Amino acid sequence: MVCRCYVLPAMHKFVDEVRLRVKAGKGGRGAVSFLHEKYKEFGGPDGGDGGDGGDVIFRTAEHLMALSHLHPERLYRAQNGEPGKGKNCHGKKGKDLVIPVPLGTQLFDAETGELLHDFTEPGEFVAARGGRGGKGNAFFKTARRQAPRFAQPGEDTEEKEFVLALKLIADIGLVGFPNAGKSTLLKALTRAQPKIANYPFTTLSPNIGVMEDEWQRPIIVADIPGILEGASRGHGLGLSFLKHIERVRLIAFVIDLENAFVEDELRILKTELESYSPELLRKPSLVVLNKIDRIGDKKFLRALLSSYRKQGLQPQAISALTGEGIDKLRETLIKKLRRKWTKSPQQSSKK
Ligand SMILES: Nc1nc2c(ncn2[C@@H]2O[C@H](COP(=O)(O)OP(=O)(O)OP(=O)(O)O)[C@@H](O)[C@H]2O)c(=O)[nH]1
Ligand SMILES: [Mg+2]
Repeated sequence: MVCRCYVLPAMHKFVDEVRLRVKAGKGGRGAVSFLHEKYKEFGGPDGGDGGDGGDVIFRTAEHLMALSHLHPERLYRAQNGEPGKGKNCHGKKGKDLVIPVPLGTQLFDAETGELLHDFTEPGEFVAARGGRGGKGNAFFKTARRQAPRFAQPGEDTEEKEFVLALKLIADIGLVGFPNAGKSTLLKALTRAQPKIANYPFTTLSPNIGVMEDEWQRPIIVADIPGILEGASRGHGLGLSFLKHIERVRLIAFVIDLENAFVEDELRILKTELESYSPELLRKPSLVVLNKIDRIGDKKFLRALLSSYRKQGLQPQAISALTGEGIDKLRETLIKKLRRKWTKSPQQSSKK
């Protein structure tokens, strides 16, 4: 299976909210000009119109997974329109400024808080329209006013402020306690290279990896930072990162078999998720028991598997480290997603 890697560069801080100032281009001024030709004394007005200013456009970019490339201190400006010229030459339109954003970005008006656009699909949104170019004096010629000595200035534009907030749109979200092996599993399923270490909270912001199904359709997997009991009350990293699983299609609960309270892990995780948003528990999910290579007592494992089955769950036992059970898990994940494939992320989750 071919896998593509979209993981964030390590030096980039994961930013999922940013305030931006933008300004569309001003319209170019119209020209005041009169035709001067040999043997033609009064050629009449020929001042052309100014060009329209460029727009500021937000557009989704497939390779982006965060808002880290945007700078709140910068003013994002589109080009101004060029002034009109003599001989009825119109000024050039200013270049649009295209700001790339990841899929899943929500665009808010910073002043009113109104949601202006939600990039749940690839596309673009014109956030600020360029000013119109002014009319040249040729436009103002009438029967009674043969030689207008004025033209229109270009339309000015105002600075606008937006808040961009990212809620990742992934197919699978890996959820579990710190140290459960979520990043190791992401690495096993995709070509992502997240940081892995034997201490809790190695992952401080989501990692993204991409695997592909047999038709090379990309399946985006998000490794979410670890969740502790009491996270909803601010323990550990809290629950703010759960916004990144609001729009996943499938949650894979990664259970750490080495954990002393392994039987309670799933219940605790679900309670924390529910306190963030009960919608999360209505998503399709899968239970993944990780670190089977560390379990000598197979009887214990069988009992645990059977208790999950009795609850109507289909648990899968794997070792993200050695790769045992990974192919089967990948197949199950793809099969489960396929059943949901026709639904948009919006339909499968709403907040
Ligand atoms: N023996 C064994 N060790 C594993 C397995 N999966 C992960 N580990 C180890 O468990 C430790 C934690 O793994 P991570 O992948 O960093 O865990 P995590 O869930 O991403 O942890 P946080 O980012 O802190 O939430 C590392 O030392 C891994 O090598 C496994 O299947 N078997
Ligand atoms: Mg991790």
